[in-house]
Amino acid sequence: MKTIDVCLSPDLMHLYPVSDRVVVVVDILRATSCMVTALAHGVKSIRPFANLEECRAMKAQEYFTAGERNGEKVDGFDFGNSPFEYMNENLRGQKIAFTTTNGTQAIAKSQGAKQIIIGSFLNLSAVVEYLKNGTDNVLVVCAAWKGKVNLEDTLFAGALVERLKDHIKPDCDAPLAAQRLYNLAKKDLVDFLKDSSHVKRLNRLHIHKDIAFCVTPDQYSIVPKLVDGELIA
Ligand code: 3SL
Repeated sequence: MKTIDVCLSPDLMHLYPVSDRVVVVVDILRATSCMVTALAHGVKSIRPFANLEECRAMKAQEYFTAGERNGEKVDGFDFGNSPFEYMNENLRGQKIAFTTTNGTQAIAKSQGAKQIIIGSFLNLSAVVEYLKNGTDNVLVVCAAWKGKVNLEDTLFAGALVERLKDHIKPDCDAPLAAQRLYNLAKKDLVDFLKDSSHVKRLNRLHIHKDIAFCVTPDQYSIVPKLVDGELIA
């Protein structure tokens, strides 16, 4: 049987070999939720950047620039990091250069993986089906917050482990812990997350409606993949 493991923080990536694995990068609040939303609404591709200035420079190459630092839109960028900004007809067929505090850093740290795909609750079932049908072992990489473990990414990892339990077996204790946490939380994810650090941080920035949306399962059926440095649906 294939295996699934969970890297709870990108700072732990050195513990996980990735060259033979499919890596699912997850940043529920809010980077990977935005990426899935944008691509599902017809954005042609998203080029993720760890470095803000490299991202900004893509403006000269006819990319829209998007993302945040510490939850706030970057000065001079076209878009921030709310999924609602990407439900936008004007972005259909366009290319976006994207950088965020943690999500795009997690993608950068996953380079070298056999394959990188993007997960969120918004495309949960599509990711489950994709992994079930694949042949490779799985590593879920949680974007976390500046190296510190967070609840929302761990819950998504747990949802994957739970939904795949008859097909892919946990490799270690992190997937088991995530699965058990998810089973405790799944009745009401918004309520379970209400005291979490990033929910509090977003609330301080008056960002409220993104939270409930980003934990809503199965709004979209795409599985974004990184191909030649660009995420495509
Ligand atoms: O850290 C990230 O990559 C972001 O998703 C964080 S925020 O939700 O935009 O603050």
